[in-house]
Formats: sequence, C-alpha cells, structure tokens
Amino acid sequence: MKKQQKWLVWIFVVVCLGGVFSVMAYLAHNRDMSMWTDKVGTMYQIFVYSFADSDGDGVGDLQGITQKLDYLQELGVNGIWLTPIHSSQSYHKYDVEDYYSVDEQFGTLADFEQLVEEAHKRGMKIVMDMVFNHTSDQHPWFLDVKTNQNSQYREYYALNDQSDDEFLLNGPWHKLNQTDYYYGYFGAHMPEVNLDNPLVISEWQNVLQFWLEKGVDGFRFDAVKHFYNEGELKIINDATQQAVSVLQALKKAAQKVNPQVYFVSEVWLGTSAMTPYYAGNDGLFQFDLATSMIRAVNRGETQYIKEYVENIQRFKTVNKGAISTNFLTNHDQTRVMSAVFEDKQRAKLAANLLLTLPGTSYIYYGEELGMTGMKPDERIREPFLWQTDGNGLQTSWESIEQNKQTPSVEQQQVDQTSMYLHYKQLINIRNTYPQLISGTVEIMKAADKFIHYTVENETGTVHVMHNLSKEACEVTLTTVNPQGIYGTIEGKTVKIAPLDSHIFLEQTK
Ligand SMILES: [Ca+2]
Ligand SMILES: [Ca+2]
Repeated sequence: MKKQQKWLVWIFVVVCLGGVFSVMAYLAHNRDMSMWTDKVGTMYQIFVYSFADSDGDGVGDLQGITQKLDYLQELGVNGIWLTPIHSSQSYHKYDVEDYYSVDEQFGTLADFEQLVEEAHKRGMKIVMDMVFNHTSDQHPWFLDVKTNQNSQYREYYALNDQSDDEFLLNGPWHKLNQTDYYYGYFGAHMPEVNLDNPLVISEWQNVLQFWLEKGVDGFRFDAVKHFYNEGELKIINDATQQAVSVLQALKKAAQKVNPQVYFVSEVWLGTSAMTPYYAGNDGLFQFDLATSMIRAVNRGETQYIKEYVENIQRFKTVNKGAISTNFLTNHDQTRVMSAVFEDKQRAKLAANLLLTLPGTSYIYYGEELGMTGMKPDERIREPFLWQTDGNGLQTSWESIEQNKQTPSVEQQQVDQTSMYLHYKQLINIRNTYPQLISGTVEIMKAADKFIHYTVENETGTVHVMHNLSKEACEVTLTTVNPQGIYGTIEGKTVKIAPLDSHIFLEQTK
C-alpha cells in the first residue's frame, strides 16, 4: 500500500472511531441522572383520593391536583408521587383493572396530560405508582382465567392445580375453580402475576412506555419485596436477584422512551437485605431510617442514625447512582404527628432530620400541616385540610375524625409558628444548599440526645446539629467563619433550644 493510501485508511479509521465515541458520549449524556441525584431533594406523596376535589363529588381528582400545583411549588417541593390512578374498584386503587387507563373518578387521560404539562412548567417531576406484583381480580386477564379453562392468560398468574400440594397448606392460596388455586398474598382480590413469564414482562414494559410517552418522569414500584414470595412459584432460586432482573428489564425498555427515567421501589425490608435491590433502582425507600428518625425524636437514641449514615456508601457499591430515599411515614403507616404523640416540637424536629440528610426526601401529604392519623388505613388518609370551612377543593369522601383540631393550610400560612411554615423553611434550605441533597454525609458526634453531622460538597460543608433533649444546650464551635443557616450563633457559641436544631455553613477556605 502506498504511503498516501495508508494515511487515507488511518483518517478513515479515526473518523469512524470518532463517530462511535460521539454516539457513546451522546447516549451516556442522555442517561445522565444528575437532575435526580443533585436537584430533586424533596418529593411530595399525594394520596389522590384525599387531596383536592375539582368537581365537588367529594373525591380527589387530577384536575384538583393541577389546580393546587401552585401550593406545592410555593412549599418548594421538586416533584410529586401519585398513588395509583388507574381504573380500579377500590378507593386506594392498588388493585388495577386497566393499566392504560385513568380511573374515571380521577378524570381522563387528557386531565393527566395537562397535569404533567403544568407540573413541568413549574419544574416539578411526576412519579407514578406502578402495581406490578398483582392485578385486580377484575382485570380482563384474570376474568378470562377464571371462566376459561384454556385461557391464554393462565401463565400470567401464579396458579396451582395440584390440590394436595403442600404449598397450598401454608401459602395464601385462593380457590379459582374446581381444580385450580391462585396465589394472592394481599387477599383474594389481588391475584399475583407470574413474573417469570416473558409475556408479562413485555406487557409491563409496554405499560411503562405508554406512560413515559405521556410525559411521566419516573415510577414508584409497589410491593417489590413480594415479586417472588417464597412458595409463590414452584422454582425460585434467588428471589432478590429475580426481582432485580425484572426491574432491570423494565428499565431497559423504559430508557428507550426516556433515558433519564427514574425508578424508586418499595422494598419493605431492613437496610442490608434491601441494599441489593439498588441494582435495579435509582432510589429505595429507607424504612429503617424512617424508624430511626422517629426513635431519635421520641427517645433521643442516635446510634441507629449513625449506623445508617455509615452504611450509605454501600448503596453506591451496588449502583454508583444510588439515591437514599428518605421519608418519615407513608400511606401505610401511622402519621408522624401521631407517632410523636402529637408533640408539635417533636414533629418539627423529625422534619429537621428528614430534610437535612442527603438523598431525596419524601413528604406524605398533610405531614406539612402536622395532620394526625392512626389505623385503620382510612384514618391515615383523611381529607387534606385546605380551608377551615371545608372549602377550597377539600375532599369529603370520608368524615374528618382524627384531624378535627388540625389547623388548615389557610390558618397555617399566616401563623409564624405553624408546621407548614416550618416545612417550607426547611425545604427552602434544602433547595438552597445542594450538599443537603447530594453531598457526602459524615457523623461528627452521636451521643445520647444529641447528634451532629456534616454534609459536604466542593462548595462547602453544612453542619447540622439536633438537640434531642428537653433541655437547651450550648455548643462551642471550632469552625472558622461559620455562617448561620438555621438558628443563631453568638461569637463561637451555638445555643440550641430544647428539641430543636442548628444548621450552619462552613465556608471552604
Ligand atoms: Ca372529584
Ligand atoms: Ca408476587
């Protein structure tokens, strides 16, 4: 080959490689999740039935949420998690009949698209609840299985036709017909799907793509711990790994529509058993942390928070983009205000913990009003209190029993001591100091009734101290040039009121 030809070949190779690398860089850039890891510090969980009713039928709906987006923007949250909105007979809608629909009680697909558009205009994300462990017993697949012995959907569910099988003795099996039984951990109305069937996975992939095309930003997956329950299928080799594989397959399909799609799962397990699930998720709800924060507030115990913080780095060994998903309580648990025995100062202190630890912190609707709530479930899902007279899109599907004394948004917006203004202040701090979202956390001191941690990034270190005792305390600072964020500093001394916190910035020298 002549010298000139060799050069031409080399130029060709370089141009081709350049093209390949550009495409790879483009794809990598598009999958850049830094918006989620660095900017989305606070999310707001809406129990749709109870939040805002636009048409006066007593039930919350999508147009109601759209009309209240300004409220959420003013509170400072960066996005919303909606409990399921698909058609379903129940009020909670965790038993879905049609995954491509909007329940008519909540509105239409057009209402949903408008909600997404209006949320995006305000820089807010929309995360949808996806119930993929089970369907409703009214889902067309299940109705067909029930009535048709040769149904093509038999393999879509966990069925057992051996009536003498020992599985049937222990597990939550329900009678399908004369010969068959089906598995339903949450009850006969929630038959569990067979996630080992590729046709089911492909259907779930289509569902995610459908909603991503409507503009949704992410998904919260329900009951992931139960994807592969012991005894549900004949062969389960590794329940955790199999569930992770399901999520990975879903993610791959979802990324084709939105490369930055966000996955967060409910895996209701202890931190170490849950951590491997990060391989299929961006976020995992930290149930142990939630309990630890409530315990710290009620009893002054700090060792559990210390242990949690020391474990956070392990999440990143499973998935380097892992986000700690912090929360105090959700729609299945006693509300924070009730968990702290209706002590307003303790509830504020719990908020201070929730909103100063790195990750994405979720607020359950009404928590910012100090709403109370103890089981049964309906009572931890009472109508959100918009106005004292019950107007202002307030829902009325059930009477208010446990929140007769809780002040409404209207009252709290003008009360300087209110829970609402406290949450708003802390969320604002979280939005102002990005290290509180994505910084590196380190415990400085974890003692009885006192904890001090730092959250650091390249712009500076935020110090957070919580006084978990009923006595005021004083701390002498060794920090050069501390800049107050929450609470006052006199000279080198920080005074912290009983059950209160102190936050300051240590400027990078
Ligand atoms: Ca309504
Ligand atoms: Ca299951």
